[in-house]
Amino acid sequence: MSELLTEMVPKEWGFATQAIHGDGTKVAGGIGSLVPPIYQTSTFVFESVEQGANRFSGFEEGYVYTRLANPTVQLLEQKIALLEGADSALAFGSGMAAISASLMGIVRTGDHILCSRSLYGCTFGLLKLMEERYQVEVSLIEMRDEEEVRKAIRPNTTLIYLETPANPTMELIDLAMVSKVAKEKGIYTAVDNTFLSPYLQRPIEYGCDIVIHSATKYIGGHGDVVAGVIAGSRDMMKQIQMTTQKDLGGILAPMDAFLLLRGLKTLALRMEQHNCNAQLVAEFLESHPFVSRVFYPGLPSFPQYQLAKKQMKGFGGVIAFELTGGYEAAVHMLNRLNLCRLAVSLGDVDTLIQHPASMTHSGVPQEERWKMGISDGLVRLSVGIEEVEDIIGDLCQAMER
Ligand code: LCS
Repeated sequence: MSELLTEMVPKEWGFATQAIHGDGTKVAGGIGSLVPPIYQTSTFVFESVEQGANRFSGFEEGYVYTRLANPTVQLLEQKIALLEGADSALAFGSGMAAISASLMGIVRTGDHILCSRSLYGCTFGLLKLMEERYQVEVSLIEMRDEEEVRKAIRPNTTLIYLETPANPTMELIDLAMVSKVAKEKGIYTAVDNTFLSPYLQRPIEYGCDIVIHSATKYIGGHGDVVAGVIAGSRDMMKQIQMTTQKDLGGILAPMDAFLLLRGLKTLALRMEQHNCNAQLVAEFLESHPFVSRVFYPGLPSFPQYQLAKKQMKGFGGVIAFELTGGYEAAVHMLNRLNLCRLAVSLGDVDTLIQHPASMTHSGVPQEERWKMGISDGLVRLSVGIEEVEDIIGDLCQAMER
């Protein structure tokens, strides 16, 4: 399995071609299946006691038990590694399983994690838990410039953890700047790349060490899977696989790996449409009299527009905005939408809209939320791939009634 995709998918092929090809034929035992089989098995039968012992001790390659490795899941892991430009990748049963296995696989009691201030609510919750229960030091900063990052590094900093764009504020962080400082100090950099997918941003190209995704979002793309993936060096992935993936056990089911492999085939196409639709929706919102602020990296008014153009291939599908009428107006609008679905999650083909202060970030104390830039009236819109006129029409009627 390990050489499979590198044998089958030429490095010079473009992203969309790599995302589609290299799936089924070899995995399916040479019978010519275009699509890979779902190895829906918990365990693998040994031919002898000696073979079982050799597989456990690593003397012989081969499958043992699906929590340790499964061919369908491995195929997904190889494809993620290919698309992120990494040596290796691991798949998990959720984005949070991927994040917890990464943090706990790298950091020890007494270490310091330097984080970007705006983070997904459950990531913030996990960091607080590690601080309170496992005596890991955690600090949150804006990461706006090199000096700020340098000043915040402590002698015991082992990991810099960041989201860019951040959920839900869309704040960006300069990946090349952070990874340069981190490398100088021998610190790992982990980047949550969920909001863009490898099609729009590849942090490893900027020198970052670990890329993390909630694959529930753009990688799956259809709102039918909860999953996570990480990608990085072979040694780092092996270390996480043999410790926090295997022993905490948050692995991905083969059926879900199959759905993600299917999702990846249309990733490039979907992301192009998300980009186009979100740009038009952001421009519409910016020009609307009831909207006071729009946070979308593709708007020239976005404070980090230049950085967005530098490190992202496109601006993605997520927009945050505030209404002039604040919280009351936001609730009023959200309750009146027809096409845009009032739901958390993002990155689906369907347009989803939610209110971070009462939903995804309700677990973050209000003061911390405000420091993250999440006002009580902020609305987050994940623009889908429907006809953009229909999305704008729905927003328009909900704001005007
Ligand atoms: N990282 C980011 C940036 C996320 O947005 C999420 C989930 C996760 C990690 C965790 O992934 P999960 O375990 O859910 O697969 N974000 C959500 C959101 O904004 N609404 O619902 C979930």
